[in-house]
Amino acid sequence: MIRFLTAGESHGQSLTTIIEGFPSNLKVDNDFINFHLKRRQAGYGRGLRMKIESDTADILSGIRFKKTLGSPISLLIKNKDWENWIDEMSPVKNQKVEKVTIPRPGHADLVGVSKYNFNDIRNSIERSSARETAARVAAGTIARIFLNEFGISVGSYVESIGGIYSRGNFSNKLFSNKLSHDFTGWSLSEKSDVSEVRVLDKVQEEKIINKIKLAKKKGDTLGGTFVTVATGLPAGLGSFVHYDTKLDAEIAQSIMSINAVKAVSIGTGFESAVKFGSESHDEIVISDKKLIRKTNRAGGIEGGISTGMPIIVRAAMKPIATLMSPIKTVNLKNMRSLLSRRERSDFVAVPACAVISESMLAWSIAKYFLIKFGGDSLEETRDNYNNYTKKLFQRIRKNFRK
Ligand code: EPS
Repeated sequence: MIRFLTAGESHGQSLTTIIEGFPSNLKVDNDFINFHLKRRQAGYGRGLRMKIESDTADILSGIRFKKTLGSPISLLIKNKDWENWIDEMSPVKNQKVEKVTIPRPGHADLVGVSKYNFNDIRNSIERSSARETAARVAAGTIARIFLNEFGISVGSYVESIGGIYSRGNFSNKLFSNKLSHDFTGWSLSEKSDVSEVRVLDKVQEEKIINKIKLAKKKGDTLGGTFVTVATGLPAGLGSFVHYDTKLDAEIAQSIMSINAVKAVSIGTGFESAVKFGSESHDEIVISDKKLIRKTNRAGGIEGGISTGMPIIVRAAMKPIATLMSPIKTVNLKNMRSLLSRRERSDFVAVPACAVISESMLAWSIAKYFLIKFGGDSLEETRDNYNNYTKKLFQRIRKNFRK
């Protein structure tokens, strides 16, 4: 089974990722990882940190002559800002620094010091920062490269920021399955990456940017919703047999784990709860010797198993917790009420969150893909995949004719 671990503090020397379980002989292009790291840094509303960093990954192990060896892959992303934090964040010296004692509501500040018994909130801030998601994008890009080998493509777009939604509700088009045959998940990102806020709608883009400007002026922040889509999956990833083998549960966990994400739904999600069953499910039809669903309200998963239709995940990100016009909190030094601490941060990070979500979705699909098809080399995985997918329809026909 594939797994990855990340290490690194926001203002420490670097972020590290160790990735394990991918088969050998997978071609990995370093520029492709850097391309996605750059996408994560973009978006209107990001803070000054993104002007300091230009994230790139150094490959330290697991890859030789641009191909995976089957051994653990380790990637390193240096924090340029570290230079400004050498004393403050030293792992080797015992420095006298001013302690952070005022927790920001909505952040991991108070829960972190409560849990880990710290006397300085800085110790919580560092690892709970969304900076860690750069390491996830690096890991997720390896998953994406693997999935590309099998025609699985992942992309995303921002649906709303600060309550301003894209018009023409593209998500409805996805559910109705009225998209061209060559539609891919990545084609959504190609379109949305052109927009500073990663929306598919020029008119609303301007309104959203104006709303972000207003938030900035007020010293406030905004959240939003985004949609992540994967296409090209075979039917049969995941299973209904256990709570921890269901593909939808895996995806919900992996996207919910992204900093500031507060809701995840698959397919029509919450909307399906108010409809009749006849309006909620996807009719099965036969087309071109394949069994397909007429619509895709299920978002590509039934009974915890991929149907072969696009996987559609919607998620909501709360507004960033660091406010320039702060709300009330308590100074832990003297237990007096006061307004919260200001700290450099983003005003809006929904576009970045959607990019991170692509990586997490790619990771979850790759995980279940390899659980199903296995293989120590890419060639072996491919044989297993071809053996299953090529005979799928014939097997069903044969089984039921008997
Ligand atoms: C981030 C780096 C952070 C923040 C942001 C995400 O850098 P700094 O704390 O030095 O400004 O910009 O993190 C948060 C918004 C947060 O609340 O943790 C990054 O690389 O994405």
